[in-house]
Amino acid sequence: MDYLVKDIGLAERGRSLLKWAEDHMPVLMEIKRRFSVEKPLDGIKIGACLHVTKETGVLMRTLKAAGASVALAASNPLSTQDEVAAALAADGINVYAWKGESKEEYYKCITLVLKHKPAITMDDGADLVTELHSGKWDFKVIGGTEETTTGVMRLRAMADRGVLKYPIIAVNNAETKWDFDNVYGTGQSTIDGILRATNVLLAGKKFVIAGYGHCGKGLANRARGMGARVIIAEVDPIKALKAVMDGFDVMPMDEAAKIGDIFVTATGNKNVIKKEHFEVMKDGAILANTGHFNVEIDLKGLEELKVDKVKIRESVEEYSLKNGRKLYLLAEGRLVNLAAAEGHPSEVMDMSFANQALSVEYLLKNAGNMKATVYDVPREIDETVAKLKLQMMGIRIDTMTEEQLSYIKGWWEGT
Ligand code: NRN
Repeated sequence: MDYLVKDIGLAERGRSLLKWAEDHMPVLMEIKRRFSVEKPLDGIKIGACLHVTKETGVLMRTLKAAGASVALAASNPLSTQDEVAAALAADGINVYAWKGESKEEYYKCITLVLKHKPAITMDDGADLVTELHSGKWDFKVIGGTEETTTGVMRLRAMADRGVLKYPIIAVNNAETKWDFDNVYGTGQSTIDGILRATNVLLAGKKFVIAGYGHCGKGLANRARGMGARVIIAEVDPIKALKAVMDGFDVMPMDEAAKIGDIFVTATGNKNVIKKEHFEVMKDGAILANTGHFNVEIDLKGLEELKVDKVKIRESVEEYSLKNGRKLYLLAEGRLVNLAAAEGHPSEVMDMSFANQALSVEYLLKNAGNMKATVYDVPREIDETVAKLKLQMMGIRIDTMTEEQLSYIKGWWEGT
């Protein structure tokens, strides 16, 4: 058996977690039923770099049911649920992932996936595809998918430079992913991560969020729901204006740093919270990141300001600064929702991963006519996911009449 996991003996516990996720992912399970019969991925090798969670496990089992063989590495050194990794390995999936990988081990696992020469890649953050384009690999890839905003940005940059070697479908940009996973998923799972790590009271706390994109907006609304006093820092005038109109205080990070109790970065950029901010923060301020990479909080600057650092809770490091104050960094500045909790709930990953499964099926049918660039998820797939989700929720909606269809397609009827 070809796998690298923390402890294969955890497989039984992993199967329970997978069963829980399956029971809360009806759309993906419906697709799995169809795939089991039609075998659309028969004989195809898929190389995946995703967060190895119970929800990802259901997607891997769906791809396997479709006839594919799968190799899987983690898309973050801290996000793997070891029980799930063990269960998937026992299922015959080539899993190379464990919670607490070093940076070297992280890239070694990606290399082990690429040694399988996958015809399809499935990435979250584009570390696998970037490695694949390093010049060290020479095998044909039909196409790939990308799960997250940061990964899509990297891949679009590669496509713009003309270096991308094969078509990639940006699953992140599907409305049934972006408007749900990024908003409701990140909103809830980030708070989940902060609470599991610290168990602090949110009510009444000044909750500073850097970034008012889909993730920041979802987080702001859920933090407000918990009674926090939300403050938004932004660089984009339109997003900042939306935050103002949504009723949040908006100010530069230089000002927010002086008054905030809890800070969360959700920008996809780097060094958003840095030395000059740490130096003015209140004693006991909490720092967390929910962006894909651990670059949003300036960890090097924090190290330079410290006189001591102690791990005082699972996922909490207490930094004692030269100015006598203490700051608490969660999950080593890595994405707190997956490193300190279980990531998004199954119900919302149900739609994200339904898009993944249907996009892979689409690639196999159409990649020959696709260019080496980044594509949005076909509208038909997006709508199929939404229709299936509504159906599984027992919700029926109206359909347009012929008269309405011709009206919205026409122009002749005016005042
Ligand atoms: N539970 C999860 N399993 C999960 N929660 C969030 N994500 C997950 N992946 C697998 C990803 C979202 O789709 C993290 C990505 O950055 C985001 O796009």
